[in-house]
Amino acid sequence: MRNLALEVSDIDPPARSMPACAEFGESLLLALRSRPRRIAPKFFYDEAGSALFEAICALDEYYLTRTEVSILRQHAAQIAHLIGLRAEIVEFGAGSGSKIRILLDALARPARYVPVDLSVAHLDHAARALVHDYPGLEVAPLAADFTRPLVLTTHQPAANRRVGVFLGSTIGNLSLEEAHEFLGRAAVLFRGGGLLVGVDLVKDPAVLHRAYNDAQGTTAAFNRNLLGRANRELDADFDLAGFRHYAFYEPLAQRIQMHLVSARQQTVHVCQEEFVFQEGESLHTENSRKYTVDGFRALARRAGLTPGPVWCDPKQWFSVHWLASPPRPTPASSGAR
Ligand code: AVI
Repeated sequence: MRNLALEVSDIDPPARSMPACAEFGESLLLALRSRPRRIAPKFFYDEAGSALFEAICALDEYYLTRTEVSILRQHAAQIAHLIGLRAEIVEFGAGSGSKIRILLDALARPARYVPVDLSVAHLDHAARALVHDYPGLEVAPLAADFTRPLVLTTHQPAANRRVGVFLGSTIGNLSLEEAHEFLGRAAVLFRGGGLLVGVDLVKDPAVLHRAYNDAQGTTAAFNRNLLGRANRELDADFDLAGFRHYAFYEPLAQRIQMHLVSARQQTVHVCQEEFVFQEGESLHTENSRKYTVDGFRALARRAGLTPGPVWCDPKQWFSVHWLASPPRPTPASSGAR
């Protein structure tokens, strides 16, 4: 999309992937037929799920968002210096686009902003607002699943370099292998530039427990919305009240596990297929991994990135990392004459 009135049709469709709804149906059926039952957390984010996640971010217990925002605000000038002049910024899981504004305000004439998100509605809304508030900034939304290889062919860099931004500790929702793959792809995609990543840190399990078991039940509603989404999109008949939100921290694995646990024996239908849940049987909906600063830097290094500055809050609850990508090959080093 150029810096013009934004149409949904201007947004690049997910490259070579099936429509999200079909993918959700196939993944849920596969999860329900398997033991243990487990589905990828990316399916939380339909319109209702995205709105519930925004509400989570504003909760007292959910320290992640406000802590990351305060780190970004405090170090915006240094981060902008590392990103450099006339950079193309590619933001993964851009969501509402609120955090990127902190960087856009500090950056010297960014060349282009490419928000990448699964939700076309989210992209459309956020891109319209950015085009309005940052005249002269080219916004080129990309509707894509960033857990898969990303093709940026339609957006040749008219910029000095390309820089990735992956905030909110969404990298914690990937397994270690997936995170390693993601960072390895970023090392190639952002050659000559770098990647800015927000990473939640290992801490007192009681703090983590509260963050994923808030008193208002917003996280529980977010978790159950996955079943609501199945009812809306897949002709399913889940009784949302029949499933309990269950989130707990595993200190050895350094992650929160989130489940929907059946409160009784029940039968559900999805796409005309029947499934029985015994009382206590669960659908595993999310892992949220917490890292140590050194552990995350080591992972980035193994993936081919060079860890640079890390900024943390005073309690050391959250971290923001600058990871430099290897330089672009020069014509001489690539063997060209
Ligand atoms: C998006 N992601 C980083 C959130 C997290 O903390 O893992 C999703 C979330 N799940 C429950 N609360 C928030």
